[in-house]
Amino acid sequence: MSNHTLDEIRSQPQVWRSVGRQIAENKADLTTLVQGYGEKELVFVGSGTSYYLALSAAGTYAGLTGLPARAVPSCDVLAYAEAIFPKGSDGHEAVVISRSGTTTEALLACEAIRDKVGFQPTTISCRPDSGLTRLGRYSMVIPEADEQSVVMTRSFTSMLLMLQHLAALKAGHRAVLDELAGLPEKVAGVLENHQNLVEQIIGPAQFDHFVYLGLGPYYGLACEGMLKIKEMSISHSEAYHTLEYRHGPMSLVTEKTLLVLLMSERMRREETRLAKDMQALGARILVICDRADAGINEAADHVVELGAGLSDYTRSVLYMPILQLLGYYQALAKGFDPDHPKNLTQVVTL
Ligand code: F1P
Repeated sequence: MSNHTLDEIRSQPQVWRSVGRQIAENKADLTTLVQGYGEKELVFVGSGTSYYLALSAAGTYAGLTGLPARAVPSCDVLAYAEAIFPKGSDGHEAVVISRSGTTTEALLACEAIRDKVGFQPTTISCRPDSGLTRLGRYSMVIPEADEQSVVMTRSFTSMLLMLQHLAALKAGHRAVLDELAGLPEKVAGVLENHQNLVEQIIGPAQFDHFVYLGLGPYYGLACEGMLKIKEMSISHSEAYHTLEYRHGPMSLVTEKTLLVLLMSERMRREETRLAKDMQALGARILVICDRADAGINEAADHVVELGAGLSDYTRSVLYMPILQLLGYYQALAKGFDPDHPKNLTQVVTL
């Protein structure tokens, strides 16, 4: 059995280093690009995993720059461009995201932005010479992050990292750029220190329901964790903004629920209380955080401490290998091949 998925997950340290090199080599062009955005709302567009990437990128861009940003799925641009870009080219810029650069909805979204709204979007993908790169006013490409696997792992984190750098360049945050530059070393530690724990947590496929919770830029990551375990292991999974979980969805908690909480720093008290409440309902709790404390250790059955010492906005991408490995080991536990997920193809072309 091939093992592309695990190899690609474990290759993230070196691929993130190549993203850093690419940023350094193109810093002047990227700075000119984001300065050209002015104060316009930046709309991030993608499909599937790339839409969840857009959600996290939009939260980071708005948080770091103080400028408006949002994420929309490619299909909504096709259906409701006038509602997404009400101010036309005077009020908006767009970044269209696609690993393959050939997803039909993403290409049509680029054309709708050009033909209906009146400007060419920025694009980011992992395949040079794709349709998407030809449709971009400026096209970023990260070939090293491409995958052989159907599911996206390092392509997700590498394109997100590139977009986080873009936000930091736009904001002129020197300290944030330095924090981002240190992430490749930190993600190597995450993989080294926690891969075995994830395998142990999954165990003999003891869970039949997976819930991923995150706030702000972590919500897009929660959605991606939900999709990874769904795609690779054909498991029931959900994602919510953390405290939203109390407003109905928690009714599905059972002893076979694994609840994965992507903990922020700023809401950790409220998030810890939610974890405790869901543990009392019988869920098994995995908390991923920067630094645990007594409350977290009491409320969680498993804790992954990243120990990055970074802000909510620059620490976020470090959570992803844990979520990717949860899907990988759940697939193996259920006897599936993560490299060949059921019903899926690497690119969705209509
Ligand atoms: C993204 C995507 C993934 C999905 C599968 C097929 O396409 O739809 O969301 O998990 O890998 O591709 P892309 O537009 O990023 O290439």
